[in-house]
Formats: sequence, structure tokens, C-alpha cells
Amino acid sequence: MEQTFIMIKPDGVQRGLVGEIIGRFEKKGFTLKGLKFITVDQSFAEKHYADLSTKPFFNGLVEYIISGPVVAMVWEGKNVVTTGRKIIGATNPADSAPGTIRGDYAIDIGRNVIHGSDAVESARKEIALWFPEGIAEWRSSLHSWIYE
Ligand code: DAT
Ligand code: MG
Repeated sequence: MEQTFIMIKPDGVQRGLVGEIIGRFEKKGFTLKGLKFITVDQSFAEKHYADLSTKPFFNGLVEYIISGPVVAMVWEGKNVVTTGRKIIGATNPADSAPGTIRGDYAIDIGRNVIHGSDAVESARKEIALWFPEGIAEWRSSLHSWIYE
């Protein structure tokens, strides 16, 4: 089954949005497969955002991500990468629809509360980077109530 990497950024943690955000993915029916509370260092953050290293906002982005603990997660389910991005909302909260996480809880692009992988291939890379020890093998007993 498809997996995605979701991270609650330092502002989401500081603002007490952890439970709310996890609840949205849980209530949708996705399965939590990995979770850790972790503060990353500069070289790790630069690896995570390597694709953006030439952008003018890169240094500020890295500073923000290392500024406090984050909640790193793996969520699993049918189409979870695309649907996860829809639950999160557009990158700039000014454009994120109400009802999405960024639409409901963020204002500035550089404080947009949450990260989600943008493709199955980047999810695979991000899960390997953040969870080198591997993730839990389990299947929810609700499976047949969520999938036909
Ligand atoms: P997303 O997080 O929606 O996948 P992205 O991968 O293009 O967006 O960028 C990663 C983060 O970088 C994004 O969540 C916020 C920040 N960012 C993106 N574009 C920016 C910009 N034009 N100015 C400032 N920060 C930006
Ligand atoms: Mg991205």
C-alpha cells in the first residue's frame, strides 16, 4: 500500500497543533506506520530540502526547520500521497482552501505548519532519510471497514 512522509514543522509543534493534525489523517482512515518527535540539525535539513538548495528562501527554510522539534510521520493508504497533499493544502497559505490544514492554521508561506511528500518517489526517499531504522509492520483491524 502507498506511503507518504508527513512532518509537523516547528511552528505546528509550538502552536499545539499536533493532535489536531494527527486526528485529521486518522479520521480520514489512513494508517499511522511511523512517528517520532525529533529536532534535526542543519545538514539533515539541507538533505531533506536538497531539491530547493538553489532557491533564495533555502537558508531561511533550513533555519526554520531546525529551530525546534518536529513530528515526523509515515502514513499509509490508497492514494495517500495525493490525498495527503489535499488535506495539507496549497504551499502558500494565502492560496490554501479553508478546510485544509494550511488553510485553517497558517498565514505566511514560511510558517506553513506541515510538510507532505509531493510524489510516491519523493515519499520513498524521505521515508528512507527520516526512518533509516525502518517502520512498523502492522495492519489496522479497521481495514475492511475503510476499504471495500
Ligand atoms: P511544499 O511544502 O508545499 O511541498 P515546496 O516543496 O515547493 O512546497 O517548498 C518547501 C517549503 O519551502 C514550503 O513548504 C515553504 C517554503 N517555500 C516554498 N516556496 C517559498 C517561497 N516562494 N518563499 C518562501 N518560502 C517558500
Ligand atoms: Mg515539497
